[in-house]
Amino acid sequence: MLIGFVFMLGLVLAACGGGQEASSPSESSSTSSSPSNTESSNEASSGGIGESYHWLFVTEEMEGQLQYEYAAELARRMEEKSDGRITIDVFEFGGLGSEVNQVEQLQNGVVEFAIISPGFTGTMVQEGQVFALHFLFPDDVRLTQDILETSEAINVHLAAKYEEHNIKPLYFWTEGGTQWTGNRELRRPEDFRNFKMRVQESPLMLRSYEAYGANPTSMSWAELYTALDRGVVDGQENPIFFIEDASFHEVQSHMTVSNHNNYVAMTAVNPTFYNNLPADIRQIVDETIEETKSWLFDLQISMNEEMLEKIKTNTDYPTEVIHLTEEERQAFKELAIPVREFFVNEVVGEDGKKILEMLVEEIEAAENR
Ligand code: 6CS
Repeated sequence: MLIGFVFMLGLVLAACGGGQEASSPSESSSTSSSPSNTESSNEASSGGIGESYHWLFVTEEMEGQLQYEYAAELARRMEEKSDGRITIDVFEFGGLGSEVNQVEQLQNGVVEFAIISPGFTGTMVQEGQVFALHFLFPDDVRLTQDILETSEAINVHLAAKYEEHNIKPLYFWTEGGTQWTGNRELRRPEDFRNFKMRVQESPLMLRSYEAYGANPTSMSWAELYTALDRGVVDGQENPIFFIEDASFHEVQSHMTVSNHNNYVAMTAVNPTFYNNLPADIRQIVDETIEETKSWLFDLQISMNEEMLEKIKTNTDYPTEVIHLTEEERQAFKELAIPVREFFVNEVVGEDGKKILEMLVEEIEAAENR
């Protein structure tokens, strides 16, 4: 992993520093001012005919998984829309380091695009931890996606918090309902007592599981399969497609379809890069993201449905699948609601409180429509 990281970083830096096509947002715009420069900087201001753009797009997932397939689709569509002027290298997870390293690469302009799970910015953009609150969003993924797309709390106020940290979210989207796997049945809050739960780098995620009596710990998913296999942790949470594709079910005896949360990811860009794009090129970026929304949602639904069937019918690695009843979910919800007070009083300031209050109102309005 380390050797791979060093190797890939070398490639990226080489591309940014000396490559003919690739250029980083930190390069000066003067390199691209000539309309005849067909391999210009990303900070080109003219967007003249013939200018080309080569960008790097990092994801937290592997080929075949949602984030990677989506990023590859965006890249393909942008290339097509721009008649080949835009080319994008999409990176699988691991090549450029951990999830947290990737966030830093976006902030520093080493890469232009990233898919980021807010769980990995939890120690930096505190307000983004709102997505760690259990039972906040509806368990209906379509409704959740609609809220993510229309919410002022998220797209204006939370997005501004990310921009303060040099991350510009362009699209918040769900990877599906989040479910539990464990080396034992997880049906009641008592089942979590002293349970070693793996979560992402978010203090609020830790707190959410402490509320159930668990003993949570943060780690990268790169270490998770081995950690589950060796009993370093007892269980984890993720959307079903990811559980299956990362083979976590192979080393877990139970999976609980709890829908205690929706897994949210964001498509983000380096703001300096984005703000300096010529209008026609930025329009291609914006349009492509807009036009790929329903494609992504449909892929998410079909991946999660297919992988649930795959887990249920896997006789080589049998996993007991439990679907929580509404009553069983309620027992968890009662313990999860007070975590919102912790979020407001201990984690965020006045702005974060307003974001949560506005979001709760938006969710209630959406549910009552
Ligand atoms: O559990 C994780 O950390 C990973 N889960 C998903 C669904 N995507 C990437 C992320 O790093």
